[in-house]
Amino acid sequence: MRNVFSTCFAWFRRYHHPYRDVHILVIGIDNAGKSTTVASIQNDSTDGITPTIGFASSSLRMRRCDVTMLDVGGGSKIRGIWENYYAEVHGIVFVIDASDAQRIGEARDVLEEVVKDARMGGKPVLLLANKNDVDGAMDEIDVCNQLNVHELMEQQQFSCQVEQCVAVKRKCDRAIMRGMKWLLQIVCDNYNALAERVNADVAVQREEEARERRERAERVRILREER
Ligand SMILES: Nc1nc2c(ncn2[C@@H]2O[C@H](COP(=O)(O)OP(=O)(O)OP(=O)(O)O)[C@@H](O)[C@H]2O)c(=O)[nH]1
Ligand SMILES: [Mg+2]
Repeated sequence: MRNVFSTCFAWFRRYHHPYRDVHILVIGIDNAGKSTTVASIQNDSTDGITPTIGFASSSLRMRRCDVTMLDVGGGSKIRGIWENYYAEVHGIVFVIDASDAQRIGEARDVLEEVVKDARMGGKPVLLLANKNDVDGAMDEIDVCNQLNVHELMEQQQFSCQVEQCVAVKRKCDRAIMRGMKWLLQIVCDNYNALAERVNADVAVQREEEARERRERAERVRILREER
């Protein structure tokens, strides 16, 4: 009888807790297929997607989470904006073009820089080895080796799942959905700790932004007085 009650209670808790607010940063170098991946998850058309200038935000509901996907442009000139989103995210989707051996070193350097940032350290990473439809694309093992994934995971203490995928499929690739479910599960399992960290980091960021605004206003005031 006790078991029946505890099972019912667990079921009740699982299905009646509110949707969790989860922010995911979709990151990686330009042309990796980030925006195509997001469109595919949203069941939108993946045709005619152009390079992202700045960022695009989209929402979806999955695994009892209200998910905001923040898709940022990966061009080298706009990577500077990525860090504006580090504080607020609970997890990361890092997309690479697994068919582009020439740019794998660049992707490795970028991944290393991202996971070493204090605001990102320890947050779970779904690594999508995209463009698996292209002949000669690297498999999961090659990708892990090329990106030094195991060393990075040990150094920075984060969970990572690698999925080979094709973002341009008409129906979202199962590997992408499997990866997203894994990511959201890890986020939910550690939600309280992650949310506490996000709140603290966002508060620090807002405070810094407010200070910069005050300093800028002060500089303008002084300039006007000098004229
Ligand atoms: N063959 C193949 N092409 C893909 C795949 N995914 C994306 N592409 C193509 O790769 C190109 C770049 O895709 P995007 O989604 O714009 O890449 P991105 O990472 O968002 O690029 P930025 O916004 O510039 O950072 C587009 O021409 C896509 O059609 C895939 O799985 N296979
Ligand atoms: Mg894009």
